[in-house]
Amino acid sequence: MVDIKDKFKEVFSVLKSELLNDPAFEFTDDSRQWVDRVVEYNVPGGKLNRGLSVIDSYKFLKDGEELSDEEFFLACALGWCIEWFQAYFLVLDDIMDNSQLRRGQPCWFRLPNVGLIAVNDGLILRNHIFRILMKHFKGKPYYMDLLELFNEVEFQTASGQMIDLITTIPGKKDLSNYSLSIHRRIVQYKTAYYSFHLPVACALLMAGENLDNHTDVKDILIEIGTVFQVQDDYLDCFGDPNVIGKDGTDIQDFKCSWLVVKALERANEDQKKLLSENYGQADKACIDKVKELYNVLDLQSVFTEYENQCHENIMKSIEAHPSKAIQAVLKSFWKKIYQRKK
Ligand code: GPP
Ligand code: MG
Ligand code: MG
Ligand code: MG
Repeated sequence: MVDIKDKFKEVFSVLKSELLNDPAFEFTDDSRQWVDRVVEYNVPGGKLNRGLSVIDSYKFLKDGEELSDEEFFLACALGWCIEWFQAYFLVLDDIMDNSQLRRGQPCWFRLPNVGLIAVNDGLILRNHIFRILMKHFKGKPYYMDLLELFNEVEFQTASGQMIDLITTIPGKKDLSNYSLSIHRRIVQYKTAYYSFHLPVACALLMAGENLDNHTDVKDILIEIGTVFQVQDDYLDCFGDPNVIGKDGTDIQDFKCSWLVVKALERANEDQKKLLSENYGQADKACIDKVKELYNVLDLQSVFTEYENQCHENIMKSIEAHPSKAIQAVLKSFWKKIYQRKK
């Protein structure tokens, strides 16, 4: 039996080849090769959880019924649109966060001959989404809803990214502004909508549902997405770079990370002083001092406790949902991320 992931990847090849032969642009050999490299380097190399979960969710919504070839292809195409979305965000996020590594290799903009061309490559990746949607979904009754959904979620993500970035403006560095409520707002917008709400919303639209009738599902997905970004913040400091495939940058970037918020909650005056002197400095010695303080404050246990508490709450909310199919969708999401190490 061919694995779902293999079949999903076959759809990637089809979509890529369509994009490289898009009649709306007169490709030269060089430009076609460039786009090919941009896509290959940035789109397919992640865990593919977001993309695969569109297929998963759609299957649950169809109560396990066998999908037709067309339905399977379309669910994969929507899954890939989300993976393309992610690629577009990451290419730009790595420039903004001044990162070195992504998925175990240098960030795209770090490559010789790429640099800030990566900004335009991000835009090209973004446009690919709408090319894919137009080619495969135009004429479907839910086409307009899909367009609106992707636009809405892009706005939410860019707005979350904005507050993530403006909290770190040099010269204004003031840790007393950092709180759980600001953190929550950042992660809800920059991560939860596109990573969790979007895949399920795509599957719901394909299944003919009206998203206005599913705000309860959205709320639970936002909760799950929030935990996912707290884990990302945690792994930024405590994860193994060989496993997560990226280097931590939150301490030197002065990010409003869950860890610094928790450290501030627990620190005494001296420890707060140490934080404000060392947080947001590129110097390795400063970064190490912050990490040492995180250890002294036992943030690893604080995190484990938080994750377990969320597990209880989220399972309760899921089990309270009236639809077994939706429960299955949500449980499968949660199972993929609970206690994740990458
Ligand atoms: C993740 O934050 C957030 C995004 C990838 C959204 C970016 C949005 C844009 C509009 C560009 P992060 O910086 O913590 O992610 P990572 O740890 O993977 O770099
Ligand atoms: Mg970022
Ligand atoms: Mg980043
Ligand atoms: Mg991060």
